[in-house]
Amino acid sequence: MTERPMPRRSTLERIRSQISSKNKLTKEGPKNEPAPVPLPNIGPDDTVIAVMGVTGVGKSKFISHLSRTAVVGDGVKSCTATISIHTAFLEGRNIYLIDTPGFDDTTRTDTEILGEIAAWLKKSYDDKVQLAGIVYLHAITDNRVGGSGVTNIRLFKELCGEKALSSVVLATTMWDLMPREKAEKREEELISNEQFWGGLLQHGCRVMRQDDGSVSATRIVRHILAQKAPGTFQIQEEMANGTPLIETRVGKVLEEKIDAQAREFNEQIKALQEEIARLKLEREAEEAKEREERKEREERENQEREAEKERERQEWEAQKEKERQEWEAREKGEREKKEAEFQERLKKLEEQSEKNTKEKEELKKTRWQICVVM
Ligand SMILES: Nc1nc2c(ncn2[C@@H]2O[C@H](COP(=O)(O)OP(=O)(O)OP(=O)(O)O)[C@@H](O)[C@H]2O)c(=O)[nH]1
Ligand SMILES: [Mg+2]
Repeated sequence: MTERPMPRRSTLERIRSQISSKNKLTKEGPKNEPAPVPLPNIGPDDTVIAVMGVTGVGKSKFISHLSRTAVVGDGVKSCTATISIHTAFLEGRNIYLIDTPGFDDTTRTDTEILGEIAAWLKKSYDDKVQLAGIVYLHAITDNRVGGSGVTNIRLFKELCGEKALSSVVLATTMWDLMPREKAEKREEELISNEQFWGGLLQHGCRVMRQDDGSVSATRIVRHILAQKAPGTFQIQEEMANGTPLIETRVGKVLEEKIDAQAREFNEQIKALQEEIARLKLEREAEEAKEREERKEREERENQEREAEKERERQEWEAQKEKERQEWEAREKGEREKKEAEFQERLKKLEEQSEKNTKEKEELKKTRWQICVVM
């Protein structure tokens, strides 16, 4: 599904881990390859049908229409992590429906998934269990008819091989989520696109719709039952010949897909690194501008502070000068007052002295007169 949300991880971390997944496709096969799920005791009249398709397309849901044991996902995270086998009963036969994990899984790499499917197919080949056919599901709502959609179809084609394609049903799901007319138009596009289903149809695939629950699911299985069993699938033949997974036809396509993804991711990493470098430069320029502005502001504030100090100093000096002048004026006034008082006293003393002198002379005169009288 195109709108499937990715788990929360940083973009670079996700890209790096996806690139590193390439290393898992080695000549020894995927690391930690799981042991194939053992097949139940299958007899010659029993039928084995694999259900494939990218994650979330509705494989488990399809099987659940025919068997009660299928576990359907919640539509957000990939659900079927490993291959599981579900039994159905149709036309008097036991049908074993193989639920496979889909490519484009949210938690596992395509390499891990291919490794598991290939291991299972090899085991069934070794156990001489014949697959009656494959139901390859595609959501009609998925508009990826280019890019990874085409690659996934190529992977499927190389996994089956041309001979086995006549036992394949290409079935579309999710019809209820789209207006019928639009869905039919999209189905026509899938069929007419050579790179998509067009190329597969030339080899005898059948296009059907999974649009009516158990009715359409039964119709699809019945169609496969009516076909001649394909014998072996391409990958089974290749692995039986000892071809390492990476050198099988599907392995090569997967390698191309991983290389293309790695190129795309590297471009994304480069673009992100350039973006980070650009943001760093922007941040540095911003910081330098801020520093410059802060310096200017501090200088201005310093100047203002200095000017304020100078003004305060001048005010203080003016005040002091005023106080000094007032003091001087007061002192002068008091001095003048004292001088005036002294002058007054002096004048009085002089007058007193003059009076005394006169009095003394009068006294002298008086004594002389007394002498004359005697
Ligand atoms: N509306 C609608 N929902 C569907 C249809 N088919 C499946 N779903 C829903 O799609 C979601 C995924 O379905 P699953 O059957 O778990 O998908 P899957 O292909 O098995 O997915 P993985 O196990 O992750 O590979 C579930 O919520 C289903 O109920 C359909 O035809 N119509
Ligand atoms: Mg599933």
